[in-house]
Amino acid sequence: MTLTADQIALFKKDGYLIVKDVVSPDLLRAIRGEYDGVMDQLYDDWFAQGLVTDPAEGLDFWAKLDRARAAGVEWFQPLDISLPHADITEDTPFHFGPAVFDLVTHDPILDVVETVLGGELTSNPIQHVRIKPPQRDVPEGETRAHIGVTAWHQDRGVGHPLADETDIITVWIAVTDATVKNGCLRLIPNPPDEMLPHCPQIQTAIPDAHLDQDRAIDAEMTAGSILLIHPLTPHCSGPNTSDGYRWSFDIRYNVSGQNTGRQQFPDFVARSRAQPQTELRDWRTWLGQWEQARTTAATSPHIDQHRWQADSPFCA
Ligand SMILES: O=C(O)CCC(=O)C(=O)O
Ligand SMILES: [Fe+2]
Repeated sequence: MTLTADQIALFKKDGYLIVKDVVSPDLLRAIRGEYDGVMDQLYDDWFAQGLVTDPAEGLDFWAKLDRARAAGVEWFQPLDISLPHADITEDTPFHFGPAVFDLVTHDPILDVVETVLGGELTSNPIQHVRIKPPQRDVPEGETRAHIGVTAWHQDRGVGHPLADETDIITVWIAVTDATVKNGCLRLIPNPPDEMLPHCPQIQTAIPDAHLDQDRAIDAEMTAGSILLIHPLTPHCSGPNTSDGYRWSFDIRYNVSGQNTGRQQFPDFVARSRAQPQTELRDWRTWLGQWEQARTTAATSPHIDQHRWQADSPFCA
């Protein structure tokens, strides 16, 4: 699926673009199936440790996740397609499997991204799954934007300065429908040419005075649709006020050879028109690279991502 000239022009002007029905229903099913399997295994482990008490029989993915949350089990990190910012150990769990690899290398997504960034595409390691429960059930003190609300930011502003010049695009993928009610993304179109100030608050956030929130739009999306986000487009997401979960992946691509901004985590060539033989095709290699990165991170000093100072005049 390539973008039309009109869509490319819209993306350049608005700094975002929703493209409907990009991820095939088969792949969406495979992803849900893969996560079912991951959850089955996790739940069995939690049950064996006595962390959850209801037997697994008859419980689906969501029921198991509900039980884990109610029991205060750390459920997010073992489902994420990344490592955390800090405190990585050899035992830090994550999820890398064939279906998520197929998502990151899904030709219809790469076709769309190629129309914007060209045919030499690296899968950038800044990537997450977000399976957001109803906000009323999010424990107080849980500040991760992977679980609850996301504060206003530009993706360049929450990345490493080494990637400021990198041609990079965020692809936000709806696995469930995303609606205002369940906390879809909000974006402010026509982004500025520069980075706005960010402040280290609960999350790294653009102060209100630098946001024209009256112009914000809600990116409601159907499952399987994707949202392209330019690195300077301010965006956030509101609380999930529905009774169900809001499930998305956000992945990124940059022009190959440029700095990913997270060099301690592995990137790979997702598409190369010039040298197709350099494309990674085996998910096990991907998993192995992340295992290696985890081992290295567990024994290396912490790398700070953020450049913003709380005592800057913008943050008063
Ligand atoms: O899904 C969200 O709530 C935030 C996503 C986001 O900020 C991103 O994908 O860059
Ligand atoms: Fe973002």
